[in-house]
Amino acid sequence: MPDTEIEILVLGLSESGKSALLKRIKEYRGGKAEVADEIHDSVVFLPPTVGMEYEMLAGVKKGKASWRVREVGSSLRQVWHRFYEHANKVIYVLDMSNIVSLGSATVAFSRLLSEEMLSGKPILLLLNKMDCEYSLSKTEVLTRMRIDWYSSRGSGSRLTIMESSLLFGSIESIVNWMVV
Ligand SMILES: Nc1nc2c(ncn2[C@@H]2O[C@H](COP(=O)(O)OP(=O)(O)O)[C@@H](O)[C@H]2O)c(=O)[nH]1
Ligand SMILES: [Mg+2]
Repeated sequence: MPDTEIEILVLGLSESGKSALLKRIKEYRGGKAEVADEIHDSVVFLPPTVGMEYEMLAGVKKGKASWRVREVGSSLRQVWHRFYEHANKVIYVLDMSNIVSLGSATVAFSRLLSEEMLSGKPILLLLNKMDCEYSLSKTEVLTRMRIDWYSSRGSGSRLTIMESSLLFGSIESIVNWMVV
């Protein structure tokens, strides 16, 4: 089997759970994949002009293939596009418990779907914090986001939607999506 490295970009508004996902991936053992020590825990700092924001990396390895998972902070939203070209897949994390930010989260997500450099690339919409008492249901979130509308515009086949609790739930289905 040839060596392959798949780059997965983790995007989403601030506090949605991106770092929680990377932390869970770093701790992940079992299932179909195991954590790759060599790309485990590397943190790359961006130039100081963008303040304290950084990208975080986590890795998963299976045989000779590896998956590099990169979180880019939401305050860098203006430069997300720089990471699009090299990304093979995107995970967009959305906080189901934050009704106030749902509108802006939807706008950012719809921009991703129509992004030329991401065209045809698989996107996982992760509806996170399903454990929170005041979270909307999946159906409510998708209705408010008008996801059927996006799907009907041709992105349905590359769009996967999952609910998650990155604090309490299993991430097995997320890892399986990553390594398919
Ligand atoms: N209840 C709950 N809290 C979560 C979940 N995922 C993340 N959080 C919390 O939400 C906050 C923001 O998470 P973080 O991963 O730092 O968000 P980021 O800004 O997108 O990287 C932290 O306090 C996390 O512990 C979840 O699934 N459920
Ligand atoms: Mg973070």
